[in-house]
Amino acid sequence: MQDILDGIRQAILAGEEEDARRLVGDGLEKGLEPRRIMEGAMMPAMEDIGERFSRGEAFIPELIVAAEAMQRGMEVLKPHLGGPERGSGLVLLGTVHGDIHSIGKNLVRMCLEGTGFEVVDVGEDVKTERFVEAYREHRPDILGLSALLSSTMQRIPEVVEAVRAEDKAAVIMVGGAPVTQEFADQSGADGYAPNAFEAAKKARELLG
Ligand code: B1M
Repeated sequence: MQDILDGIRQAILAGEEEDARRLVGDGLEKGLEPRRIMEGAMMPAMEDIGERFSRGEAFIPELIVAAEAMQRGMEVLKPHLGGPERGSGLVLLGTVHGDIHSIGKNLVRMCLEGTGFEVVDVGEDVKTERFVEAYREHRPDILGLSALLSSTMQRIPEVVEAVRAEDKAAVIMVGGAPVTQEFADQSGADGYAPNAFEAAKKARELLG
């Protein structure tokens, strides 16, 4: 099985979309758990490419093709993340203003949907006012905010405050690579999750 995991990792790093898709399918067929594929191959590939980028050994085009290969692999995983429960609640989800990273948020969406939540995804680079408008429109059980940059995560407390002005009882969950439990607490959020699998668990916990 390790060879399949290594193959997936290499395919994502090289931006080989078709190989990523095929190898994720092979892994599932051979009985690899979706979570193992994600945590043992797909996320490490993104970490690798991120580190290469930090060292100046990879550039934006490489990040983009790796992200695309990752998305293709995620499409194959998606139907396998499902659980039997339905009607868990409605989550409004988006990445904060100034931030176009979508992969983590999309994975959170998949895990939430897989465990029975309905998700309204307002996308990336979402202005605070747009979150408030969408909150007013959908009245979700949970608002989920994602941020991948240390600069854009500073938007989180602003969104929390604006949405709470609309609804004092709003339940808000946050996450993203630079976000910590401590930052979530300081921002006034109700919950934090370090990854998509924990986000689905946390969402259930928040709704009791
Ligand atoms: Co960007 N980028 N990027 N990037 N990028 C990072 C985040 C970075 C760490 C790379 C690095 O320098 N090592 C760095 C941020 C440094 C910082 O601020 N701390 C960075 C930078 C600097 C930038 C630019 C500024 C680069 C530039 O232009 N000079 C630029 C910013 C653009 C912008 O947003 N305005 C930029 C652009 C891009 C691309 C467009 C090229 C591409 C994104 C493509 C896309 O998303 N469609 C990209 C990518 C791919 C990355 C890395 C390599 C991978 C991100 C990723 O997809 N990870 C990333 C390096 C890294 O992460 N190691 C990097 C995989 C994903 C599954 O994990 O997103 O962490 P993650 O999501 C996890 C958890 O965080 C959590 O669950 C997810 C799944 O388990 N989670 C939640 C996320 N949201 C949650 C919400 C929750 C709960 C949990 O509740 C609601």
